[in-house]
Formats: sequence, structure tokens, C-alpha cells
Amino acid sequence: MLLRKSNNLGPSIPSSEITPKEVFEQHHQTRRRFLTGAAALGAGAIAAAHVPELLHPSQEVHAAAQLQTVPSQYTVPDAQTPFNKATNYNNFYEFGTDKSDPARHAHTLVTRPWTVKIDGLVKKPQTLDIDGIMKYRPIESRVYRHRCVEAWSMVIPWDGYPLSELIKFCDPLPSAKYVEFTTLLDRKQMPDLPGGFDWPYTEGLRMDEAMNPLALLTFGCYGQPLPNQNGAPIRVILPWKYGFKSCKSIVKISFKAKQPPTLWNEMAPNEYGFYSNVNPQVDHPRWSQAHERRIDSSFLPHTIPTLMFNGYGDQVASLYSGMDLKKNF
Ligand SMILES: Nc1nc2c(c(=O)[nH]1)N[C@H]1C(S)=C(S)[C@@H](COP(=O)(O)O)O[C@H]1N2
Ligand SMILES: [Mo]
Repeated sequence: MLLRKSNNLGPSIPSSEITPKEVFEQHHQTRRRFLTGAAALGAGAIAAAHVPELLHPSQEVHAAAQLQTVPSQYTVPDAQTPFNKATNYNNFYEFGTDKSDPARHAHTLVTRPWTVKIDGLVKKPQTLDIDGIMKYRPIESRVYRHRCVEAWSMVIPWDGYPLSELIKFCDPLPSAKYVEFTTLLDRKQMPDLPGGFDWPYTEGLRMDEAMNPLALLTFGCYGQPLPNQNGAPIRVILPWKYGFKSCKSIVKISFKAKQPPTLWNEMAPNEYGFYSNVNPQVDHPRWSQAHERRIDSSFLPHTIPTLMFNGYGDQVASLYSGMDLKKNF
């Protein structure tokens, strides 16, 4: 068991104050070198192909807010989705149901101060501060496939550490068999909150799924803190499951004995199963799941076959051995 004294989960300095100075300076030196070089060559010599890469708005605007990350063995050979697409085509219904709504509206979300309540079947229920949680373990940069139940997909570098690390810290009781996640619900911060949903957004996992090394407690993407529309300041990413299982902007993690009700499963149990593992052989009642539209840098539609468990079968198939995946979809 962890000694509370020896870890970093207490109150802490805001992460904005610990952004390493070198990272900020290095970026600006690189940019200065480019600009000096470009001036020396003359405007006509600036290769158009280099300009968008070096002066990409996402890199410029967020230069002062880099996350410190360590490399990871988790990656895929697929081409990454550009930052601008991953942050402008979102599902975060609390901020509106159109794909472009979250990017336009989620600026009203206040991500500091932020706490996560740990309750249910744990030795010591408590409330943790986001900056303490973030500093608890090194943040890895992992490139994962991200497959929405709506049959589109992306490839995103997420920044986080295994969810299992936080669960071990929480010290669940042996009777805890499931984990439930709850998103913030605040009508002042979410003025576009649509009616007809049983808010707050909730999701759940079986304990062994939550402990799987692929399950990522996520604080950033593309090397920077999560944009609000992607679920700032803390979410989960479960790359072998449909995207809706990956609860955004988490304020509570509860440990339960029984399978918890979840928003989508309660709303339409015949469409959104509790497991919702990516499975090309089990179609959604209203569309096929055999293929997906990969959102990448291409201008043309890019349709590819969907892989069982989103291509992560080696790591997760054993969690479901003996289960009928057509029934337990
Ligand atoms: N709180 C909350 N979490 C959510 C959603 C949501 O509407 N609200 N949408 C889910 C769905 S359907 C998907 S596909 C992913 C999208 O994550 P992204 O916008 O970062 O790609 O978030 C999931 N988590
Ligand atoms: Mo989704």
C-alpha cells in the first residue's frame, strides 16, 4: 500500500507554473532560427511546404503550455490525424451535438481549480486535486487508434499514464468489481446543454478492463494539455472500445460491486451495449460497423476496414474469453 506521505497526490502548484522554461525557449529559438534563415534566403525562397509545418497555429498558440512527456512503446503505424481535425470534430454533447460545437463552445469550461472525487468501495474515500493527480506518475505519449461508434476514426497521440496506477492508489476493496466515471455537470459552464439526456454523462468498466495496461488516464494530446473540447482536464481513453466509453472532464470515480448504469446504455440499450468493444462483426442496428471513415490529412474520404478490438486484440481479447460478444456487445 502506498504511504500518503511519499506520493505527490496532495495539493500542488498549478501546472502552468511548472512548464519547463527550456521547452518554451527551445521552441522560440527554433522558430527564430527559421525566421532568420528565411529572411537571409529572401521571401521567394521560403518553400511553401515548410511554412505550415513550422508556423502551424496549434504549435504557435500553445507553445507556452507544453506537457512534459516520456516516450512510450504504445504506438501504431497508421498516419496521425492532424491536430486541427482532432480538436474541431468532436463529440462532447454537453457543449452541443454538432461535431463543430465543442470547439466553438467549450471555452466556457473552467478547468482550474479541478478536483476528482474518489468514492464507493474504497478503503479511504477522498477528493484529489488535478495537479496532484497529473504529477503522480510520468506522463507517456501514446499513439492510439480512436474509433467512434458512428463509424469514423482518428489516430491521436494521447498523453497520460495507466488508469491502473490511479486505481491502485485509490485502494479499492475486494468487493469493487466495476468502476464508474462521471463528467462535470454545470449548466453555467454548459449553457448549450441539450435536453433529453439523463445528465451527467456517466460511463463504466469492469475492474479488469480498467486495470488493463491500455486503459489510459489522459491529461493531454499532441504534447499539450487537453483542449476543453477533448475533455479537459482529465478523461479516460480506452482504445479497444467505441469512443463513447471514454468519459471526458471527469469529476468523480466510483468503485461499485454491480455493473453501473451508463448514460448511453440507459438511453438506448439495444444500440449501445455496456461493453461496446470495437467489433466489425456486430453491426449497430442502424448501420454497419465493418468499415470506418479514417479522418486524416487527406482531402478525400478514406474508408478502411474496422479491426476486431480496434486492432488491440493481443492485449485485450483474453478479458472476454468465453463471452458471447454478440450478446455482450
Ligand atoms: N462527457 C462526455 N464524454 C464523452 C462524450 C460526450 O458527449 N460527453 N462523447 C464520447 C464520444 S461519442 C466520443 S467518440 C469521444 C470523442 O472524443 P474526442 O472528441 O476527444 O475525439 O468522447 C466520448 N466522451
Ligand atoms: Mo463516439
